[in-house]
Amino acid sequence: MLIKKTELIRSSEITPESVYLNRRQFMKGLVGTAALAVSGSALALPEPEFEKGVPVYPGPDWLQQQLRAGVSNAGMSTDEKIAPYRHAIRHNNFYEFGTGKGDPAKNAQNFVTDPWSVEVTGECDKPGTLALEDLIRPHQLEERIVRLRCVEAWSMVLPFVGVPLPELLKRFQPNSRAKYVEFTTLNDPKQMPGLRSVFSSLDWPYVEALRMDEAMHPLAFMAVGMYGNALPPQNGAPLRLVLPWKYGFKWVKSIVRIRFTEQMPRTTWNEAASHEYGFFANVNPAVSHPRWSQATERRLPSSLFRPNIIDTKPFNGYADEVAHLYSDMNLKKWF
Ligand SMILES: Nc1nc2c(c(=O)[nH]1)N[C@H]1C(S)=C(S)[C@@H](COP(=O)(O)O)O[C@H]1N2
Ligand SMILES: [Mo]
Repeated sequence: MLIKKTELIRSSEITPESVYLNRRQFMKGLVGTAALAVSGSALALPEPEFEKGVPVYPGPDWLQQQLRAGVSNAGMSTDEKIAPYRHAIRHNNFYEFGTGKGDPAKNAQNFVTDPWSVEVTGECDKPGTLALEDLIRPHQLEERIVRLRCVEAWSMVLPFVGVPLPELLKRFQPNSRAKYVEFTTLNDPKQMPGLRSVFSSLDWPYVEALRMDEAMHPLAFMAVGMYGNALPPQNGAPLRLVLPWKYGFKWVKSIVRIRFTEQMPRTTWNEAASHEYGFFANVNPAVSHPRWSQATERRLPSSLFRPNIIDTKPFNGYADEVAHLYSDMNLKKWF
């Protein structure tokens, strides 16, 4: 269902959060407010004071064109409050660019994400290496507003733009031996200071994987954008997984390789500490991390005085959709 067309918005004209909110109101059909006039000039609203200096990431021309052509909303979004854009781009986990929450925003700014190509390999009938544009362009862009629950017990509501993962994977015709699919992040020490650090505890490149039935679930999503624009480098440009029912560490960023396998692939966090990070990593308030409880989470933005602690839900609140995938599994063992 195509329910909106977006105007091409220049970074000089408007801040991303306001752009985004305008588009949301447009979607909700609140016709009559100034924010809804979608003509180019009306979009040039004054930049709110608190958003001064917040960068925008319009992305390559082909992506801007595709965003402009229209983004559909399949009704799979939460209506919870979206994190302010400035928080979403300044509180990140992307260890290739440093382990501090502010490191990726600082260190990923010159990360080259265009041109970009993705190799699709392994147990499939149509393997190949594609330019990102050719990977994405055949699909209708879609918006998904989802909860990201990090294993560190914080969470954020983020509005992604991208394509359903099942549709994308099907084009490569995984064969009957394909039981898992593995996703690998770029491994470029020249651009990624975290890979050069002697203190690095992870084994690079960053790899995570899904069982095929998980990857083919309608909630599995490949994002190329956020808040109506391209993905910022620190959020995993130019393409990253969005797996709302799984802990954030499964949401692989800056993907260069997709591989279908028969055996369960080894995955980065499981390899780093298998008793702390399981292969499945489904959000589960009943299974504590060995060093902290997963029963609650801090919904960002939060502060010392307004910690904003909420209960964590099984499968991050997506149990109705995904619990059946795991009905025959002991989730305490397969965490
Ligand atoms: N390549 C790569 N992907 C990654 C990570 C990482 O360190 N490297 N961190 C993961 C973790 S732990 C989380 S919580 C999310 C954070 O996504 P965000 O920075 O967009 O909020 O990205 C995930 N994807
Ligand atoms: Mo995380």
